[in-house]
Amino acid sequence: MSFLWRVRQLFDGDQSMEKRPLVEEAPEIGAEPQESVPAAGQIMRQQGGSTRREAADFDALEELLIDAGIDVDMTMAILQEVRRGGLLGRPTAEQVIERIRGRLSAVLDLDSTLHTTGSPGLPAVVLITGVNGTGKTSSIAKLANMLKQQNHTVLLVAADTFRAGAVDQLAILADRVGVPMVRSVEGQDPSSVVFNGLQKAVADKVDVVIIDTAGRLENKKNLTFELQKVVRVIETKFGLPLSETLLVIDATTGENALMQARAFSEAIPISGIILTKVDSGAKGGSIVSIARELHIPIKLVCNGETLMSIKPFDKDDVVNMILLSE
Ligand SMILES: Nc1nc2c(ncn2[C@@H]2O[C@H](COP(=O)(O)OP(=O)(O)OP(=O)(O)O)[C@@H](O)[C@H]2O)c(=O)[nH]1
Ligand SMILES: [Mg+2]
Repeated sequence: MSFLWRVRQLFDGDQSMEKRPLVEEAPEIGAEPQESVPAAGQIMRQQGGSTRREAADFDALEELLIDAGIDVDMTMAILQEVRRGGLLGRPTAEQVIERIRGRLSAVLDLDSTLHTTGSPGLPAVVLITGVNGTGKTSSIAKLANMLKQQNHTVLLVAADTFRAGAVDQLAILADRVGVPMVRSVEGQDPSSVVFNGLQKAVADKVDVVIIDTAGRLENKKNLTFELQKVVRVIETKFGLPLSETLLVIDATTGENALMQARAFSEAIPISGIILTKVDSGAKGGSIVSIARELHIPIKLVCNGETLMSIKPFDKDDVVNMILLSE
């Protein structure tokens, strides 16, 4: 059952309840049939019941929002908006959904332009970061393929020197896409690979360089140091501005996604997010927390394992993903 379905069930699913008295009392044995005009006490009890039911509805809605991965602050903001939305009486499910949709859209409404054009005659440099297994290497292949289809020349740089096999994985994908790659050996300083890569990119007049990195968040100090060193090589040694520093976030990750975003953006400035695995039953609510707290826009969305499974961010798609999550 999707989030949307549950909200509909909650606010529209029991219309027949409206017609029933809110406080039902068993008639006394042998009592006369009740008057149709209720006594003052009964009205008060009914109003109390209505308030109680409203509170129960909002408690249930709060649970649904939290369950969809929306953080507590955002959930409270949504509930407040639904409550004070000028709605007379009990809101319909559509009114509630419209307000939730509006609020999520407003938070996700950041500049999601992907910058892949360097200064005249120089390559655009795109650095890809993120924790292990989020989809960095696959997203690089998808992005390279997308750029190649737009007639850009692309060079990949294998700067994940930590994991055995990482270079070969990228090499296979580079072959499949049909773009060159600068190799590294396991344990090599990532910034020295980046240096080699940029030298080649400038010499070959490549349009876009995409750099793969290792994402060992468990050793945060080293990761921060390595990433900062890579950024220094690109920006200071080479004098090339980073066009994009993209953080890859797996949409199926819960609130840990926000921790990841905080950790990486403390290390280096993150310009955008690649949201992956939206095809894998993702709830995705945590992406809203990242947008709200860190103002990092989503720039690309990956929804499968083929090279074509990548598209520019579309706000409505992501809001629908959250609303339709199970
Ligand atoms: N279904 C689905 N799977 C994906 C998507 N993106 C990546 N994957 C899968 O996720 C797994 C990890 O992807 P990688 O690209 O190797 O992730 P990584 O971040 O480079 O991992 P490390 O190099 O180990 O840090 C692979 O099995 C990918 O096929 C996606 O959008 N949808
Ligand atoms: Mg990788």
